[in-house]
Amino acid sequence: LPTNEKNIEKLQEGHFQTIAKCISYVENEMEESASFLEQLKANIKTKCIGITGAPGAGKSTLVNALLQKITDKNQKVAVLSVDPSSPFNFGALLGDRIRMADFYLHPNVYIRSLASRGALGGLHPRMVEIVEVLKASWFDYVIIETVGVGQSEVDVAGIADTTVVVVVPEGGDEVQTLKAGVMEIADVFVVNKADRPTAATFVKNLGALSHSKANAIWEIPVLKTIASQQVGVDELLLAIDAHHEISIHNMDRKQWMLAEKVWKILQANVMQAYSKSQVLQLVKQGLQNGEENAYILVKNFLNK
Ligand SMILES: Nc1nc2c(ncn2[C@@H]2O[C@H](COP(=O)(O)OP(=O)(O)OP(=O)(O)O)[C@@H](O)[C@H]2O)c(=O)[nH]1
Ligand SMILES: [Mg+2]
Repeated sequence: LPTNEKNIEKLQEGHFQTIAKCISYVENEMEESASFLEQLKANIKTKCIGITGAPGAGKSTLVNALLQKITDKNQKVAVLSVDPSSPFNFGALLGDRIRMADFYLHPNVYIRSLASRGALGGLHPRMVEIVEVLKASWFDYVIIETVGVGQSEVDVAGIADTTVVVVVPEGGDEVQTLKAGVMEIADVFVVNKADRPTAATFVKNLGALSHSKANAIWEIPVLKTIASQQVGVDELLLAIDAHHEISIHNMDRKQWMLAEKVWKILQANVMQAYSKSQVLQLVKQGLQNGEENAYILVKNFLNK
């Protein structure tokens, strides 16, 4: 069992097989895993980075370039990428495998792809726990790559210490085409595919927008990268490190992140009491009795 002392020791030492075993455990055994997770102590040096952005923006290519920089410094990194079980993401896994192929066998790189398990555009339902496992290990960085559709990018901002939003200079200089809410979750903006001619204006306009929203603690930097040529990646890593340094001393943020985490765990705990099949049964009975009002069905269910 992963809960035994020897196992936790091996996890802390970065033993890959143990890490894999522990992740599978929290992925599948939600009831028993709480006592395991209670024993873990997060490594304070580990920086958790969320990388989000539209399909094809170059996230995996960028992660690949970051892996190069991080391993060059002899540091250790884990990557979590979401499996293409969502229709938005079709074929991405094969692409990621190819793009990160150089690092699959690297002793300082742990890569794991996770099925999104039907949560459309959402993160893996046990993402919080999986990150917890990795943070208890020996990594300098934990990188989560997520496709910026649906709920996943908001969710990732609640888990990652630093959220990097990757955009491409499409639609020319039209910064207005940015998805609503993106400004709120980004800690760092990356304008990738800066080899495109419209990139410079796009960067300038996005920079002005982020400057206008800056607070006393942090101004969201807007960085230019050409991920496929590893251009601008050193600057990105510096920005990530700088943001992490500030965010760990930001008590408001710390409280907010922890509250977010506690909320998710509470939610999962409460929902454990209910199953979809139970709900379906309730609906069947309701319909038999001519009851179609969902609120009344819920009330009857809770009062049972
Ligand atoms: N011109 C150019 N192409 C790039 C750049 N970065 C990545 N690409 C290409 O863009 C395509 C998509 O890159 P990915 O890294 O797979 O993008 P992604 O955001 O991970 O895509 P999904 O995971 O499917 O959402 C690939 O063909 C890359 O080679 C860049 O800076 N310039
Ligand atoms: Mg990808």
